[in-house]
Parts: sequence; structure tokens; C-alpha cells
Amino acid sequence: KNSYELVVVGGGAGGCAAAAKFSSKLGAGKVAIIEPADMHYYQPMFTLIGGGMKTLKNSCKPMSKVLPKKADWIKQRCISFDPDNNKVVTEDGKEISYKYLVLALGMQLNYDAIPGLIEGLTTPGSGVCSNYSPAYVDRTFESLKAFKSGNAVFTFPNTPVKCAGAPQKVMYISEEYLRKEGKRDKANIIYNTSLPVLFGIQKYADALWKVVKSRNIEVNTRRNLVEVLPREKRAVFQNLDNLAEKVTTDFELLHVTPPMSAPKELKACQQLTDANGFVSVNKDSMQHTTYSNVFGIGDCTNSPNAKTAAAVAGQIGVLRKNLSAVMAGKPLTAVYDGYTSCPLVTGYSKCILAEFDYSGQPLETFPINQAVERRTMFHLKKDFMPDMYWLGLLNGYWEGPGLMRSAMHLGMK
Ligand code: FAD
Ligand code: UQ1
Repeated sequence: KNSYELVVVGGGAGGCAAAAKFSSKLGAGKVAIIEPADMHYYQPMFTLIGGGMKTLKNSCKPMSKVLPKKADWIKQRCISFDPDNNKVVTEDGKEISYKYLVLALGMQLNYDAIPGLIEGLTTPGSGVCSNYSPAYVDRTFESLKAFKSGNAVFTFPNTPVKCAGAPQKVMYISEEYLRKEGKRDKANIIYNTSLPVLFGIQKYADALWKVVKSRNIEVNTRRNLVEVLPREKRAVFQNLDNLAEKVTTDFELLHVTPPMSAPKELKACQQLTDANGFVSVNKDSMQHTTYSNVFGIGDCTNSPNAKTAAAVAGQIGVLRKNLSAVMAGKPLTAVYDGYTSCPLVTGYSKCILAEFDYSGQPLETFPINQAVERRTMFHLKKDFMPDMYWLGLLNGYWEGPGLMRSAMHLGMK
């Protein structure tokens, strides 16, 4: 079959949820989902795997088990798009046509953009690790266990990223690990970030500054990793405020958050994307800015929210309503407020649950101050979120905590 009512490209958080919603609405055989991967990873668990709290196996399920039964799975990479003719092309050269299209390709990890990084990540015992990819996430805890003494350096790249809190969550977990193992006094913990701030939202940044100060963590802003010398165990950083200045740092452990971008297949289709290669959507409706039968969801869109699975949950209800409206020839009414959330795990038992919207103002679900490190929020993240993702979001049942928030704040104001 090569023609569908709806084609969804990408079977991650957003694509799987969108396909679940619309295949149940439109019936069997009407929706195709194009996704090349065998495994679906619950990426938010990678942070916990890095700390030895979960295993890689805990974080994944076969794609065949999570994609909706009523949708046809086309196990291919989509290599080009032809929105003027309502077609996409897969790697095997097949053209698939659609009436409606949902783009959910996520983000691309560009480990190869930093010389020496892949060598470091594939050399046993180099101390170079990265929670961002299932190929490397196991190295984090291995490197922590092998840590003897020296610098433990954590990086944040000079690109857009998914889950902007994750580059520092791994650091707080590592700091606590080294303390528990009696090695903390032999370690300098260093956070080198390309950003000018520790976190983009003031309320949570203030709380995180208290954490780094109380735990003796060195934070350097505007420092971008540009090269890894794995055999010498040195990393080269560029000062983004003075590009001529490079600083070389020795490391015993180097946790790298890789540069990221829009997927190359999307970048190649300029009708669909902005100058950076992200899908151009209306930030309120998630509809494409020129093709009314095309929508985007998740990390591959240019809506200016922080990119997380929680944001996907915030968008999916809007996509459901607005794409259904387009299908019915009705006006679009649902509006995405930019909701996103970042559970800032600060160790083995505590978490700051950041939640905010397009305005950059906190939009907290619970009627308590979520900038405070809490054990309850840690359990929410570690023990409750995985099922919310697998059973709720991926099956199209979880549309974010908006209703919960309204209920919990009833009578509070
Ligand atoms: P993804 O889930 O990444 O899915 C994209 C899919 O598209 C993939 O399956 C891929 O194979 C497929 N694809 C790519 N290119 C093509 C192509 N050309 N053709 C067909 N298919 C293609 N979020 C939170 O809410 N809370 C957290 O605590 C959190 N922590 C995180 C920690 C880490 C270390 C990482 C890496 C991420 C974390 N996230 C967190 C972010 C969250 O995982 C993503 O925001 C979310 O998965 C985005 O969903 P998506 O559908 O846009 O992309
Ligand atoms: C969320 O909805 C979500 O997606 C399923 C996450 O990704 C795993 C999250 O990390 C968070 C925090 C939310 C928001 C949910 C609540 C209950 C605040």
C-alpha cells in the first residue's frame, strides 16, 4: 500500500502518540507510521541509567510493541519530502502519498561534529561518556565507578538541545555518587556550559545556583567543547565571548552533551523548514505555516518551547483537536501554551520539578513550591513517569497535566 489518509513520520514520543490517536479515530489501514528503528527508547530514563539507578533494558521496548496496532508500520527511514504533491519518499525508493502529514522526527545528535569525541566514546576506559545516546549511556556509570581522582567535567553544547536540564542532572548524580563512595575530596566537579546562564528560567536557575554552591561545583558559562583528546585525557573549550581564546582542561571523566540539530532529511526540504532546519509551525496551533494539511509535534518543530517529552504531552491534545478540525473543514481552535517540564534530578533521591510555558513563567502542577528539591518529585520522575509515558502518552491517553493543575489549584487563588 502506498497511499494513506494520514502519514506520521517518526515513531518516537510524538509520532507514536499522534498515530495512536488518529488510527483509533480513523480506523485500521488509514494511518501509516514511517519509522526505521527496531527499538523505542524512553530517553528520560537515560539520566537514571547514567547514575546506575536503571538499566538500558529498563528504558526500551521493541517498536513493534509500542506502535499502534491499527496503524501500518513502514519500517523505513524517510529520506525526502514533497509537500507540494503530498508525498514522501522512503529509503527503499518507495513514494508514499498522504492527505495529511504529521512530522515527528525528533532531533539529530551530532557526535561527529567534535573531533576526537567518537574516538573517546568508543575507547574503553577513556572516561568519556554521554547520557544522550543509547549507544553510550552505559559508559556514564562505568566511568563513575572507575573514577579515581581528578576533574569530572560536564558539558552543554552551543546548539539547541532536547531536555536542557539533562546536561546538569548527570552532574548532580555524579557528585552524590562520588561523595557516597568517599572519593569526593579527590574530585573537582566542573560544569562548562555554552549558555550565559545555568538554566533559562530564573526561579529554577536561582534554586540550581544554591545547589551548585552548596556542593562545591565549579560553573563556567560561555565555554563550548570543541575538541576531545582522549589519549591525553584532555578536552578543549572555546570561550564564546572571545573566540580566539581556547582553554584545555584535563579530565578523569568527561560527560558530553553532543551538539544537536534538526534531522538532515528535514533540513534538505526548505519548503517545510525554517533557516535552522526545524519544521515551521504556528506556535499556537502546531499547524505548518504554509501547508495546512501538515502538522509538526515534538523536538523537530520550531515552536519556541523547551524540547521535552512533557512538551509533547502538552502539544498532543492541541494536535488532536486541530488536525481533526482540518479534517472536518472546521476552524482551528486549540492553542498550545508552550507547556514544558524538566524534572531536574539533583541526586539519588531529590528533584526540582521545573514546569513553565512560552512566557518563561513557572506553570506548576502541584500547589507547592516546585523549585524546592523534593523526594516526592524524584519518585514521580523515577517510578511514576515511565508508565505515564508507555501507557498514557504513547497510547494517546495522556495530554499533559493541564487538567490536574486546574483541579489542584482550585480554591488556592
Ligand atoms: P523522539 O522521541 O526522539 O523520536 C523521534 C523518532 O523519529 C525516532 O524514533 C527516530 O528513529 C525517528 N526518525 C528520525 N529521523 C527519521 C526519518 N528520517 N524517517 C523516519 N523516522 C525518523 N523529556 C522529558 O519530558 N523529561 C525528561 O526528564 C527528559 N529527559 C531526557 C534526558 C535525556 C538524556 C534525553 C536524551 C532526552 C530527555 N527528554 C526528556 C527529552 C525527550 O526524550 C524528547 O523531548 C522526546 O523524546 C521528543 O519526542 P519526539 O517524538 O519529538 O522525538
Ligand atoms: C510529562 O508529562 C512527561 O511526559 C510523559 C514527562 O516526560 C517523561 C515528564 O518528565 C513530566 C514531568 C511530565 C509532566 C507531568 C506531571 C505530572 C507534572
